[in-house]
Amino acid sequence: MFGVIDSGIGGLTVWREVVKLLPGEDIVYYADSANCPYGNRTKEEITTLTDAIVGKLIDRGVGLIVLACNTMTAAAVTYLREKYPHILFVGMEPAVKPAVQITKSNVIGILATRATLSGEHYHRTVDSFRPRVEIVEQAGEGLVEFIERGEVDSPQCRSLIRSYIDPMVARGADCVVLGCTHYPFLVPVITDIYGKGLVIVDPAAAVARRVMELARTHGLIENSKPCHQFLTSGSKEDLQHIISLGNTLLRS
Ligand code: DGN
Repeated sequence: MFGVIDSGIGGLTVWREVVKLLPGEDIVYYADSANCPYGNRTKEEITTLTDAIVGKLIDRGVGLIVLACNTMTAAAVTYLREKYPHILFVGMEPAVKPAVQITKSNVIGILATRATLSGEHYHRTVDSFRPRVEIVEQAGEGLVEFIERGEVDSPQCRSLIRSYIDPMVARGADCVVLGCTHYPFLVPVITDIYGKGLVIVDPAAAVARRVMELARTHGLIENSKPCHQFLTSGSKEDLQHIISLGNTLLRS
C-alpha cells in the first residue's frame, strides 16, 4: 500500500498521476486540512506535522509515501528518510530542469510557497542553473487559500495570480514552474489569462513515474483490485470535498 500526503487538496494532483500509472495499487490519501496552509509555517512546525501523518500511515501498513507537497518535502524529507529507513519516500522536486529545456527566452518563473522557496534543497537545484537561465521567484501568498475554498475563478484570485505572474512575464519569462501541488488547479485560469504562449510546468507526472520505478525495484507492486482511502484531520465536509474532487480528477 502507498501513502500520498499533503496539507490539503493539492496532493490530489499528484495522487491522480499515481493512480493513472498504477491503477492496481491500494493508496491512502491524507490531507492535513485542519492545519492547512503550511506555506508560512516554520521548518520545525512542518516537520512535526508531517512526521505525525507519516506515523499514522506507517501504522496502516504503507511501504512507500509520496510527500505530495513541495513545502513538506523542503522541510522534512531528509529528516523522515533518516528516521524511517525502512520506508520509501518520494518528494516533490522543483521542476526547473524541464523548464530550462523548454524555455526559449532563458527566463523562467517559479511560483511556490515561501517555505519551499527558502529551502536549502530548492536553492541547490535552482542555483545550478544560474546564471545560464534567469529565474524569477515568487511566493504565491494566498493562492492555496483560494484553491482550498474552490474560488480559483473569482476576480480576487485572478487579480492575485496576475500580481504574481505579470512581473515574470514582464521580465521575459515564457515558462512558469508550479512549485506547489495546489497550483495545478489554477492552470485553466492561468491559461485563460496568458494564453498558450506561457508554458506551465507541473512535475506531478514525473513524480508518479518515480513512484512506479521505486515501487517496481522494491517489489511493492500488487496489481490487484485497488482500494482507495481518503483521510483528513479536518471536518466531514473536508472529507466529502476531497473524495468528490478525487473522483472529478480521475475523470478529467
Ligand atoms: N501543496 C503544498 C505544496 O506543494 O507546497 C501547499 C502548502 C501549503 O499548505 N501552503
